[in-house]
Amino acid sequence: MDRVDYSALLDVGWDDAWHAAFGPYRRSGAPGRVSRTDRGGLLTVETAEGTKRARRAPGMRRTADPTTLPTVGDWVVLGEERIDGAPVVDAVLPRRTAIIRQSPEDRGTPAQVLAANVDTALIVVAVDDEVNHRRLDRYLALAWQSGATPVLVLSKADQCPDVAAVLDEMTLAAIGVPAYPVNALTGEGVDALLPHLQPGRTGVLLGMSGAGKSTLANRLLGQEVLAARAVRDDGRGRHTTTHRQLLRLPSGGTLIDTPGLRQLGLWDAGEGIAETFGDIEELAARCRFGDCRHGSEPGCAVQAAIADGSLPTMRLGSYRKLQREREHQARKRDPRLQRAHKNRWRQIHKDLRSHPRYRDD
Ligand SMILES: Nc1nc2c(ncn2[C@@H]2O[C@H](COP(=O)(O)OP(=O)(O)OP(=O)(O)O)[C@@H](O)[C@H]2O)c(=O)[nH]1
Ligand SMILES: [Mg+2]
Ligand SMILES: [Zn+2]
Repeated sequence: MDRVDYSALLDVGWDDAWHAAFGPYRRSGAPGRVSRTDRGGLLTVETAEGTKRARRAPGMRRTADPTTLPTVGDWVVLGEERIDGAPVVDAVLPRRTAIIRQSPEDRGTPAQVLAANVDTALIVVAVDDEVNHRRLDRYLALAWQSGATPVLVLSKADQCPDVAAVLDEMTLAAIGVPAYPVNALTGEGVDALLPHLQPGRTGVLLGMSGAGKSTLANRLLGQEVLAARAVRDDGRGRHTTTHRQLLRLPSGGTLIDTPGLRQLGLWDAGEGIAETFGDIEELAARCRFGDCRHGSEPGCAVQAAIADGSLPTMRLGSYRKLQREREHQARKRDPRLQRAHKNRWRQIHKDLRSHPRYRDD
């Protein structure tokens, strides 16, 4: 196993940190990234030796928490055991991020991991019609909560009478989130997304059925790999994409296409951004200092929750990211805050310059 050439995994996102995480399994297995899941624990896995069909270890399904099962985007360990000739997935490497669709309390459906190890969540919103802001808020909450960075894609911009106005409205509603108008049919505006899909990075397309996710994916791929709805078919109530799928982009990045989440039911019962981090805000209210940054301050209730395991570190990371973006946006609109920020940095730089370590004399 030691002579495996891992370089073939680079274009599905392999890096030094994954190499290290895989370390303990090096003697007993090979690494791979799940590109598709099918019923009955069947998985498609991208490995150093090409694409393989694999199976989930039979014991995995009996786990108490279905969100720990291998899903699209996961890095897994394929062991030596075979079931029906297919290698068996022995372990899932710890996820960096996870797009988790929560189940509403009043339904028996479990939470579902839509995609794992995603860096950028591309929320595709068709602007040929009025934008549903409540729904957009749900998608943003889903993205922020995952640990990935959200990006808004305003698709069907060619069908929108006033793109500039919609863009303004969206950047105001989705604070701190960059928004890009595109026409996925011609490719206009699509290149602006490439900086978010650089080598080693993984993006996921999220959005309503018919928003244009697969059409955009094909444009980014440079060929018609995915079935998209026929141009003149209004396809009401039908999902064209039925599977989540991980694809390699010519840009070197990786992209996951997903079926549109349903308009009603499960999905709309989710939480918006305001409620997403309610647990952290509740904790923060109990910190000793009102302006606690939840770092190394004494009496920090947030850090205490992390220490006792009741708050996952990843969630605090996501919350921080959102806070930073919000502060940044508030500053952009408020000259007084801008000055305060500048002065704070000026003071920090002054302090640094007078620090013995940074002085030349
Ligand atoms: N005019 C215009 N039409 C678009 C654009 N992007 C997609 N479409 C059309 O929108 C329809 C739906 O596109 P799909 O890519 O299948 O949508 P999807 O989001 O993948 O839908 P699901 O797979 O059901 O979730 C198709 O008829 C596309 O041709 C665009 O930028 N401009
Ligand atoms: Mg699709
Ligand atoms: Zn605190």
